[in-house]
Amino acid sequence: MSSYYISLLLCIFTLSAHATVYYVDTAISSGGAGTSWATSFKYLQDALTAANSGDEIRVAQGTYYPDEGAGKTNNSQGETFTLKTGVAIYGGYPTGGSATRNWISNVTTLSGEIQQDGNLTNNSNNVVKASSVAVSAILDGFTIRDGYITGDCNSAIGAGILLSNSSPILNNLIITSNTAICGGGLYAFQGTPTLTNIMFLNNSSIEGGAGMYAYTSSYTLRNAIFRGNSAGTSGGGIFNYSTSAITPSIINVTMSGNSGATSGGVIYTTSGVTTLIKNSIIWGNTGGEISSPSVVTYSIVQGGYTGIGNLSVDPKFMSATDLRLQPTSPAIDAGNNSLVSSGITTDLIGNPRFYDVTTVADTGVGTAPIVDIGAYEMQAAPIPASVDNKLALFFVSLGILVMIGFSARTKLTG
Ligand SMILES: [Ca+2]
Ligand SMILES: [Ca+2]
Ligand SMILES: [Ca+2]
Repeated sequence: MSSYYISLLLCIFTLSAHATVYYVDTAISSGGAGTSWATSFKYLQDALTAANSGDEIRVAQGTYYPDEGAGKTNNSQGETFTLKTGVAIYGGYPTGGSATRNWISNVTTLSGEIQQDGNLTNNSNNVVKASSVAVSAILDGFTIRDGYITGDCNSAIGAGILLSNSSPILNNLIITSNTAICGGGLYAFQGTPTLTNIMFLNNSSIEGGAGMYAYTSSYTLRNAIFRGNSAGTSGGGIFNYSTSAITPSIINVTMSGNSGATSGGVIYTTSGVTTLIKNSIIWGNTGGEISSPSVVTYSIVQGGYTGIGNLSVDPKFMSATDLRLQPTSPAIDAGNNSLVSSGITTDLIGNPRFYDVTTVADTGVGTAPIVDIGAYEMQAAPIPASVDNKLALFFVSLGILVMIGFSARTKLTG
C-alpha cells in the first residue's frame, strides 16, 4: 500500500474519529452524556457546548430555552443559541428518538420566552445567533419564536436570528412572533446565508424589515412564506440595504398579509442592491408590493411589475391564512423551471417541486412538469371534494366489501 493511501486512510480515520452525533430530548428526566437517545442531553445548550466542527446534533420535539443548561444564566436576556462552523443541528425527531425525522409534525421550538411569564419584553434578545460562521453551519427543522429586543436599528436587530458575517445553511424553519427595531424575524449583516423552506409568520419591527433585514448580505431565499409580518416603516417582508452592489435572490417565495406603515413595499430595496425576484407571489400586502430596484421575472405581483413572465392576477390562495393554491390558481404550472436552484427537488412542505397538473395548461417555461409560482407546488388534479364524490366513493367501497365478503364466503363454504 502506498504512503498516499495510508495517509488517506489516516485522514478518513481522523475525520470519522472526530465526528460525533449528539442527542437532545427535553422529555428525558435528567440529561446524560448525549451520545445516544437513551443518554440524551436534556438541554440543547449542553450539546452546543460539547459539539466541535464535524459533529451533528439531533433534537427531539419540545421547547428549548437558551437560558437552560450548564453555565447559562436563568432568565438572562443575553442568553442565545449560538451556531458553530461545521456543526449541523437538526430538529424534528419524535420524543424518545428515532431514525425518522419530521420537522412539521414533531414541532421543535427554540423559544425566547425564557420566564414563560407571557411578557415578551423580558425575553431573549436574540434566540439564535451566528458570528463569522461558514457555510458548514446548519440549522434545520425548528420553530424560532418570541425573541424581543429594543433600542435602535444599529443594535436592536434580529430578535429571532441574528447573523453577523455569517453564511450558514438555514433549512425548514418557522420564524414567528419575534420583535426588534430592525429585522424582527432575522437580520443578516453581510455574509451569504442560504435559506430554504422558511416560514416568516407574524414578526414585527419598529422600523424596517419585519420578517427579515439584510445589510449588505447577498443571501439566497427559496421556498418561503411571509405572512402577517408588520413593519413600523418599510419592508413588512424584507428590507434590503447595502453599501455595495449586490444581488440577493428570492425564488419561489409567497408574501401576503404583510404590512409596512410607510410606503416602500413589502420588499423594500435601497439603491446599491438589485433584488432578483423569481417565480414568486407578492399579493395582498399593505404599504406597496415591490420597490425598485428589483428585477422580477415569472412572478405574480399585485399592480404588476415590468419583467418577463410576470402577471397581475389574483393568485387564488386557499385563504388569507393558508397561502397554498386553489385548483384554479393562475400560479399552477406558470413558473420558469430554469430559475429553480439546482438541488431543489421539493417545495416548502416537502412535496415534489416539479409537478404537472395535467388538466392545467402549462403557461410557464421548461420541459413539463413545470414549477408553480410561489412556495407551494399544487400536487393533485383539481377535483374538488364534494358530497356527491364522497357518496360515490361510499357506494364503490360498499360494492368492493360485498364482493370481498362474497368471495370469502365462497371459499369458506366451498
Ligand atoms: Ca417573558
Ligand atoms: Ca406544477
Ligand atoms: Ca400542466
